Amino acid sequence: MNTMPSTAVAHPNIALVKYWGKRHIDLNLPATGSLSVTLEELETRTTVEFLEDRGHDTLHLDGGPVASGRELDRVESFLDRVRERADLECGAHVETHNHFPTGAGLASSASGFAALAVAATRAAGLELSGRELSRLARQGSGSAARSIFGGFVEMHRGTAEDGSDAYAEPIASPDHWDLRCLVAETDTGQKEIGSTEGMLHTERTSPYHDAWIETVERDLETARDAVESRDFEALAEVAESSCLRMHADALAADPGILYWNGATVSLIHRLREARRNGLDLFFTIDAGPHVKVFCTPEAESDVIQLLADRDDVLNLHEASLGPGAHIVEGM
Ligand code: 2P0
Repeated sequence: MNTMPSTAVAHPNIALVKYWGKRHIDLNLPATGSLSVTLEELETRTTVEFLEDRGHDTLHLDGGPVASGRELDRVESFLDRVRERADLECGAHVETHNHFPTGAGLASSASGFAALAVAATRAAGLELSGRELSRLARQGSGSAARSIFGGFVEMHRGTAEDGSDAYAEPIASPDHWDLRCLVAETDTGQKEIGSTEGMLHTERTSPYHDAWIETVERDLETARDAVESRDFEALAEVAESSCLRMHADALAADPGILYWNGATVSLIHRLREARRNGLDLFFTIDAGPHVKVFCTPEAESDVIQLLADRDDVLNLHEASLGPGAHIVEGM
């Protein structure tokens, strides 16, 4: 067997033009493209080892007991794709550590499946291109396709039925534009409605869903141009409106999905006021109540001050733009 234990590190990404909806559930094809930035400081570190025998897969999450249920099922079916490609029939041992809070809108599934894709394919003796890894990671979690790459990344919706053209690509490296991201946690604990479930429910019941999808192509163009020309104001506007429209779509579902808490709303008002007063920042919010604030390096200390002064910001993480998923030596 040409296998060896392999460890990969991947970072979460935050979408500035959001992904919300699927065009194919089994292949996990997105209904729209999206555009994101990969962060540096928060990370998932995953080790995969294929074993000699045909035993079951085992998964250790954050040093806890052996995982079971839905978490293990998702990892097992992901590993099945890798085994099929590498012509392997053995079980695997997976150990994964998240160096940030999981399940609370901080996109741990993005870095999780990106790290798993890179570690598992290497452990299986496969050599895949970035594009192939992105397609594979997408089948674990749509946003994971973007965390394969660093810096500014665009995910293509694609049109092929088999999903061959639904992958992400880097559009600018992390050093193209030094943006900072502050992740303001406004709640503890897990979110109530996961992204996949929220998306499918929105798709089925929101009368705004087609209107949402129609807006994304134009937003992608605007965001791409803003990144290329480092136009902060243009990126700020398109990112905030993509975020608000995505949440409007979810709110219009039946029953409506409201990911925000009072602190989320209060922060939106405060951040908009600060932006009107000349601070270079903008916000975005994912499938949870936390607020991600992007800013220029010049504005960063003021933004940190603004967030740190608030009682409703429970935890603050500072991040800059980071690299794509990669193999590391050792565990
Ligand atoms: C995004 N989110 O573009 C959007 C915005 C959440 C809100 O991508 O069903 O966990 O596994 O493909 O990757 C989260 O979606 O969903 C996500 P699946 P995933 O970042």
